[in-house]
Amino acid sequence: FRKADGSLVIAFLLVAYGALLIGGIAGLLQSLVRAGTITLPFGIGYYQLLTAHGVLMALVFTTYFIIGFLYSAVVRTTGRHLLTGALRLGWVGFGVMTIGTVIATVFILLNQATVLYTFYAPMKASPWFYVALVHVVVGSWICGLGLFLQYGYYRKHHPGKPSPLLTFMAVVTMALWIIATLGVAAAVLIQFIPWSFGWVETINVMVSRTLFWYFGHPLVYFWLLPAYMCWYAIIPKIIGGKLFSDALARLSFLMFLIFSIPVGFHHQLMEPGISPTWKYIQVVLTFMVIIPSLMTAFSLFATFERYGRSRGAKGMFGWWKTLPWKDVRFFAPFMGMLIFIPAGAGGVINASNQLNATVHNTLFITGHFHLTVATSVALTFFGITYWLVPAMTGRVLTPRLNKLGIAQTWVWVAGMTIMSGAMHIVGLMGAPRRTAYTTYGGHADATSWVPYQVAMAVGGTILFVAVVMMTVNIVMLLRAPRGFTEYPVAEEAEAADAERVPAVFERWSVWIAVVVALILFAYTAPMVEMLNTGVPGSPPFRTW
Ligand code: HAS
Repeated sequence: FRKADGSLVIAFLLVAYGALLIGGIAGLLQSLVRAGTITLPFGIGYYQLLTAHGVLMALVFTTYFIIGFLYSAVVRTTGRHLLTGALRLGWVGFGVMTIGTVIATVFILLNQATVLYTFYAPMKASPWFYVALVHVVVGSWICGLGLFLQYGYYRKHHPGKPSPLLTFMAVVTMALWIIATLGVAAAVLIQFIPWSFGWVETINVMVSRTLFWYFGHPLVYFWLLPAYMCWYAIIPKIIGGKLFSDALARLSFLMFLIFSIPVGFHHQLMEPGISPTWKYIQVVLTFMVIIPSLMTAFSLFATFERYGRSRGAKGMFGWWKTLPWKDVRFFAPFMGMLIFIPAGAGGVINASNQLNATVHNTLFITGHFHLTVATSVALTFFGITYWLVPAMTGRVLTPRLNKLGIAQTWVWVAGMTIMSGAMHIVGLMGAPRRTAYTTYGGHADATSWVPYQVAMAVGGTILFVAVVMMTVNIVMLLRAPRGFTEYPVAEEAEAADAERVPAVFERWSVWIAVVVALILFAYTAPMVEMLNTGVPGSPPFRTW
C-alpha cells in the first residue's frame, strides 16, 4: 500500500475507534443509571448519554470504519494505488464528515440534541445538530464518488471482465448507502431544518419517521455488508481455503441492494397512519431480505467444510477441528458469525407482525441489535482491524498482540452474552426500552425486571473493559514492529469462476431501475396518504 492511501484508511479508522471509546463511556454510564446503581452528577441526563452512545457507536464508529475499509478493499483489489481524484475526494469527504461529526457530538454533549440516534419528531434538537448531520451525509457521498471513480477507471481498462469481488461488494455497499441516505437527507433538509430554525411551526411526524426508516433499515445492511465482505472473501484466505462461489456472493449482495430498502415499515408495524396492506407488503419484502443471509450461512458452512475435507477431516463436523482457532483474524469474525445465528433469528421474530406486537419498544429489540451490529458486525470489524492497521502502516501483528486480540474477543463475547441475554429475557417480560431507571411506583412487574437490569449493567461493565482493551490494542498495533502484513483476499474454489459471473451483475442501470421501481411501489401510496392527512402547515407540502 502506498503511504498516502494507507494514511487515508488509518484516518477513518482512528475516528471510528475514538468514537467507540467515547460512545463506550456513555454506554457504561447509561447502563449503570438504568440498573439504578448510580445517579448522574452535574445534571447529566440518561437520555443525553443514550443519544451519545447510539450516535457515536451505531452511526460514527460504523460509518467511519466502513468507508475506510471500503477504500482499502478497492485499492487492494483494483491492483493499484488510489487515483489522485479518488484520494482527494476521500480526504475532502473525510473532512466534511468530520466537521459534521464534531459539531453533532458537541451539541449532544451540551444536552442540546438529546433526541436519541433516531431523532424522532416531535423531539427537537438544536438546528445545528441537523446541519451537522447534513455534513456527515454529504461527506460520505463525496467519499462514495471517490470509490466510484476508482471503480469506473478499473472497468474502463478491463472491458468485458467482471470487477474483482471485493471491489464489486464495495460498490454495492456504497450504492446502498447513497440510495438509503437520500431519505434521511430529505427529512433533515425539508422537514427538520426549517422546523428547528422556527421557519415553520409544525412537522409531519409520520412522514419524518417513514423517511427515517426508509434510511434506517438499509442502514443496518450498510453495517452488515462489510462484515459479509470479510466473511465471503477474506476469511477463506485466512483459514487457508477458497471462496465457495464468486457468483453466489455477488448475487447475495445484489439481493441486499434490491430488498433492503422497501422494508422500513417493519420498524413501524405498531404505528397508526399506515394501512395494514402496505405493512403486509413490506413484511413480505422483509422476508425476502432474509434469503441472502441464509445463502451466506450456506456458503460459509460450505467453505469451512470443503477446507476441512481438503485437510482430511472426516464426519459431519470434523472440519471444526481444522479451523485456525488461535488466529484472531479468524476467531473474532467467527464469533461474530456464530452469534449472528441467534441474532438473525431475533430479527425474524421482530419481523413477524404478531410477534412484533409483543416485542416492539421493549428491551428485546435492544438485545437484538446488540447481537447484530454490536456483536456480529463489531467483532468482524475488530477482526479486520488486526490485519488492516498493520497492512496500512507497514507493521506486523505480533503473537502477543494476537493473544491480546483473542482475549479481547472473549471479554466482548462474555459481556454481550450477559447483557444481550438479559435484554432478550426482560424484554419478553415487558420491560420497555429507552426508559431511565424506574420502578413504576413499585409495580410488581417492574420489580421483577430489576435483577435483569442489574445483569445488563454487569454485562455493560464487562463490555466497557473490552472497549478499553480494544483501544489499547489499537495503540499497540500502531506501534507494532515494522514489517510486511498481507491484505488477505481469497481466490475462488474454481479458477474459471470469475469468468462465469453473469455480465448482467454489473449492469447497474438494471439494478438501480429495479431498486427504484420497488421503492416507488412500496412507498408511493402510503406516503401520499401521510401527506394528505398531515397537520396543516406541516412540511413538506401541506400548507392549507
Ligand atoms: Fe434488525 C430492529 C428485523 C437483521 C439491526 N434491527 C433493529 C434495530 C437495529 C437492527 C439497530 O422486522 C433497532 C432499530 C431501532 O432503534 O428501533 N433485523 C430484522 C431481520 C433481520 C435483521 C428480519 N438487524 C439486522 C442486522 C442488523 C440489525 C443484520 C445490524 C447489523 N430488526 C428487524 C425488525 C426490527 C429490527 C422487524 C424492528 C423491531 C421493532 O419493533 O422495533 C435479518 O436480516 C436477519 C437475517 C439473518 C439470519 C442469520 C443468518 C446466519 C448467518 C451466520 C452463519 C454462521 C456460521 C457459523 C456459518 C437469518 C449468516 C457457523 C458455526 C457453527 C459452529 C454453527
